[in-house]
Amino acid sequence: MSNAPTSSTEPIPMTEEQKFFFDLHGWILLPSVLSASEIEKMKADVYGGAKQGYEGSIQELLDHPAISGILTEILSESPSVGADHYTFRCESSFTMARDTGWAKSDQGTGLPHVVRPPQQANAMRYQVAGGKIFSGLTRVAWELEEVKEGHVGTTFLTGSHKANFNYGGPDPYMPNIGGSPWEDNMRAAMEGYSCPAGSAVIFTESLIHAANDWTNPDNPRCAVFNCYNSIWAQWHRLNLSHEIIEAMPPKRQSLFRGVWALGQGGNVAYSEDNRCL
Ligand SMILES: O=C(O)CCC(=O)C(=O)O
Ligand SMILES: [Fe+2]
Repeated sequence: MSNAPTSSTEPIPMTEEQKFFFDLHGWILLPSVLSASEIEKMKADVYGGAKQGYEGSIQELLDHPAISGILTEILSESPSVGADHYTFRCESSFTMARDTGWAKSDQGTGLPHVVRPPQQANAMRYQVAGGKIFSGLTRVAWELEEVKEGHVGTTFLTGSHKANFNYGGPDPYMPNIGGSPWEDNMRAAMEGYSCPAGSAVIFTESLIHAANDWTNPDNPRCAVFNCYNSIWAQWHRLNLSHEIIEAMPPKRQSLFRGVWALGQGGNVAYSEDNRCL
């Protein structure tokens, strides 16, 4: 399932195999996407204090060709990308640098959670119709350090993006498994991944997922988490200045255009008065 490293900016189309496993599991791993020199530059930026993927060399990850073809497939109505704009949006980004011994909080992202429970209809929901995936709110996690076997980073309850029954907690609209009588069994069923530095994990936010203690004794966890959506749906406030977006290449700027879609190819270009807030 590997996407070969590339220096081209041409989106690499999602393969049939990737579609099969993304639909089945709710997540896929793309191992070893980045080159050693890219990894070194990006790690230096994250360890140097970059808090968001819009800063420094990690900005390249926003529309890296290994993920832009896949995001086009799973977040656009038509699986084609314009020559000068993307057909999906980026709406949030953060970095993480976690030393050995970093401990999750059981109430924060350590509690297995989703954007909205997929058992009830909602605008961020994972869907497949007409042979086409629409992944809803979608996260790409870039691992810039090795994730070792047995020392998980983020974990997933594979397949839960298509669950038809509630988690058993007190409120069926609650976006986490807190208070469920079978919470321990759901936690035990969660799985992680191991991967070399420079790999990407793509998951739908309708999939139950959680942060975990970082136990790897040999290296910190250094990751960049970028979040994407349909051009006509928004979950996060963006909180990104016009000055930063304006300095990006025009095609990358289109990731931050306003959230609307009326008309044939109507909303394609970013500008100061057509920006996502
Ligand atoms: O910290 C992690 O490993 C998971 C973060 C998370 O839950 C998220 O990005 O939605
Ligand atoms: Fe999360």
